[in-house]
Amino acid sequence: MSYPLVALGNPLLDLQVDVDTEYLKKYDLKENDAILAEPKHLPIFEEVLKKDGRVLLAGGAAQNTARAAQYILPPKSVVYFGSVGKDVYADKLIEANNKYGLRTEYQVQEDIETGKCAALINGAHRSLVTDLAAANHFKASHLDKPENWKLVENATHFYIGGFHLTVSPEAIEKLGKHAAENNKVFALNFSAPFIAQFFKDPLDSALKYVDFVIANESEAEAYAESHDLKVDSKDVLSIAKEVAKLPKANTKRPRTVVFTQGTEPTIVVKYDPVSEDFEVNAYKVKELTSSQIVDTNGAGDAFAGGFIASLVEGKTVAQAVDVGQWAAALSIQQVGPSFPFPKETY
Ligand code: 26A
Repeated sequence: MSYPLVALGNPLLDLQVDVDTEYLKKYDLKENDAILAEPKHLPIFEEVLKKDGRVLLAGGAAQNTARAAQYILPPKSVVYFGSVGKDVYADKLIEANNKYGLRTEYQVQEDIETGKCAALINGAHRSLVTDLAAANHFKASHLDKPENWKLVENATHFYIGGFHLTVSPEAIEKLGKHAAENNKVFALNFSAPFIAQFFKDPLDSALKYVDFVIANESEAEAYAESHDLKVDSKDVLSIAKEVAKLPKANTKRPRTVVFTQGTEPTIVVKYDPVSEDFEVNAYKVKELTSSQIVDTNGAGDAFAGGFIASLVEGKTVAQAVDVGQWAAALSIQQVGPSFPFPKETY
């Protein structure tokens, strides 16, 4: 069947450039983070456009994951929903998605520009500052259009960028409910520390639908702190257990929590509510040499793409982690959230 995977997120154009730590300091930015732009950050976008060596690339975390999954899967496997403007930036995103064979079903805003992310690269780190613009105007009603809802009904797997919790929790709820009621696979990425910190309520209500949580160590830590978990906020295994055992809407599927930790092992915890047992695994990452690292923008999204594509293919979670790590390594060796062409195969 066509299009087993539906993804939802914020389509963004990445303005990527190398910066020094002084530049990050000037704007009060952490070397590794993703934030929503505040008014004080807005000059960054103008400045980056003028900087030597800056590149414009298709971004948006879930869109990157959707492209990565389509890179791996057979043609006509992945469809992506989000909101863009009517401008050359949106054309650029569509062009990139087409190159990968990703089907794009954007809601188009007449008078609002396509969203942008300043991807400020500092060595192996990246600091992301986002002006959501049109991406902020996605409405759940877009999914209700008969042709779109048909795609939802046809899908077997859903992937949601946690970043979208700032935009349309209603759309996430709609897809989550559909997945739970039809025993379909529903995956959510925590996306960034600020989601657990400042969008705790929408995150908590979405989690009941989630079969697969994907996050990194800093997002796990932010979750532990914002939820006052009685565990050490650096103890990713204990945090994963807490998340895994949260209540679920669909009791036919267990919850699996996948925490990546950069070059440290990927932790996977699955909870069986009947036996109240945890299955815990740790998977070493394929470490790259420093000369192989081009940039880490999109590495986590590529991991998620390899992981979810493998679930669509019916692979085990252990295999899915391995494909995810392979995809992340490929993306790290490219400029931005991209993959090599001609295609490499796992
Ligand atoms: C709501 N925010 C802040 C965001 C993002 C985002 N995607 C969706 N929503 N902030 C950064 N990104 C994307 O993350 C990718 C790297 O993981 C960037 O566009 C970048 O491509």
